[in-house]
Amino acid sequence: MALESLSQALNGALKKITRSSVIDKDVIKDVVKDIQRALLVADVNVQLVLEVTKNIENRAIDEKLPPGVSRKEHIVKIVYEEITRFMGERAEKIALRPPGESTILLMVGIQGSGKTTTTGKLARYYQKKGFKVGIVCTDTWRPGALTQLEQYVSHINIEVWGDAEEKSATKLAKEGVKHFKDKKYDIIIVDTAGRHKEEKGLIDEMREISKAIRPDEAILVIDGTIGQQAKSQAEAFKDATELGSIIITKLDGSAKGGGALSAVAATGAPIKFIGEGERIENLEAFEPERFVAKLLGFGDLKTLLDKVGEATKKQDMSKDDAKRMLSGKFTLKDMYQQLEMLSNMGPLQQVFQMIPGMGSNIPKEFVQSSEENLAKYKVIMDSMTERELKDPKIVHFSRVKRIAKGSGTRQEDVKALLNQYDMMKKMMKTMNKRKIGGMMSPNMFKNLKLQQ
Ligand SMILES: Nc1nc2c(ncn2[C@@H]2O[C@H](COP(=O)(O)OP(=O)(O)O)[C@@H](O)[C@H]2O)c(=O)[nH]1
Ligand SMILES: [Mg+2]
Repeated sequence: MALESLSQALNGALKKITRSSVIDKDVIKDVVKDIQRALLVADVNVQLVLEVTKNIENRAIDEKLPPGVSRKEHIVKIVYEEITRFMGERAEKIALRPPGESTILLMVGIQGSGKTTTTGKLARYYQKKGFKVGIVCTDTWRPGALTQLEQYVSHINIEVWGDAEEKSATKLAKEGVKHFKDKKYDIIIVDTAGRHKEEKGLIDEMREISKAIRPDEAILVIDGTIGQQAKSQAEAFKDATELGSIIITKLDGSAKGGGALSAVAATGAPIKFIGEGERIENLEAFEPERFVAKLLGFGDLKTLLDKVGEATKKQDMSKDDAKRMLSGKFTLKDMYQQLEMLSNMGPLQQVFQMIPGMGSNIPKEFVQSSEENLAKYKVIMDSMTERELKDPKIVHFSRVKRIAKGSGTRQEDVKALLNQYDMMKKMMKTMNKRKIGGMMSPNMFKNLKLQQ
């Protein structure tokens, strides 16, 4: 995930609130100090940090509680709101032209910022949404630039246009765009060399190519590991073009990513995507609210609910279902239903990470065996009675034997299912005890605007 270390530090600060029996000024001040430290370590601008933490402190002490919200929830909400504010409040999308017309995107950024990688990721992102995407390589600078691009997208069947012999980037851009326009592609992404190390050269290069191809949007790719230094790049870019947006890369594992994000957001330039890994799928549309919720360790419940909505038409996962998952009061049948839904949503590990408080606490073996055993579980459960499904405690030796025989599985398989059920139930209970799940009251989500 992006900004892992910042996330852990903020999460730790918030846990102090949820664990305290009394919330007084001292606790608030202590927590605000922790938040301050976490943001400074992430290279967020000092001035900004002081502003944010002062706001949090004042509001946490002065504001009246809204009806139906506990003091703990209220403080968490304030932290969430203030941090969202400085990460940029609105989610912005790249505007695409109507069907039948090609949208041209121009990628700019200094060398090594991640342009080429992000070009491939963007192509993949839109390809998955059903668009026909072509890539134009205009990097005449770096040896093997064309091959790098071709290799990066080779397994996803995206056409790359380029000519390793041609020396003029502008000419390449023009011809490449024409090539894909003639083929009526929906989106044409033009990758550039970005051979300049400083802003001025970069902007000049962008202007030159822009003149030739008139892009619908120029996208500045910024390396997130440079922290708040990202600000000057974003500012120079913002002054030079109105059609600009920004993608910040390498937010995986970088301690300074929070600084880069907040510094760019402060310039008012829209951040549209973030890169969080080298793989072609590691691109995320940047939605500040959702991002911060995840960062603070609420889990990304809205994403989860959205996904469930897509995956299961009839058995849609309501808030109640989500709560049941956390309450530890579920039956074997519930577990099966949940596992089935989760398996529809893709790799279980990824899904678990979105569930509040679960994060990376889940043993890998558990996830793996869940995936593998899903099919077997269905067969076994088909041989169980309603009563057994609702109350698995009653399944003792003779029943195990009967169920195994009836389902054509081994007794060990039946026991494994029951063990897994116990394990999952225990896990949910622990979460609830730690009040992580308990914090996720519907009221809180109403206030966080995370509800569906
Ligand atoms: N960890 C990580 N590495 C990235 C990310 N994006 C790009 N990189 C790496 O950064 C290096 C430079 O990327 P490249 O796309 O060639 O940059 P360009 O010179 O701007 O085209 C490569 O090694 C990439 O794999 C990211 O989001 N996370
Ligand atoms: Mg490149």
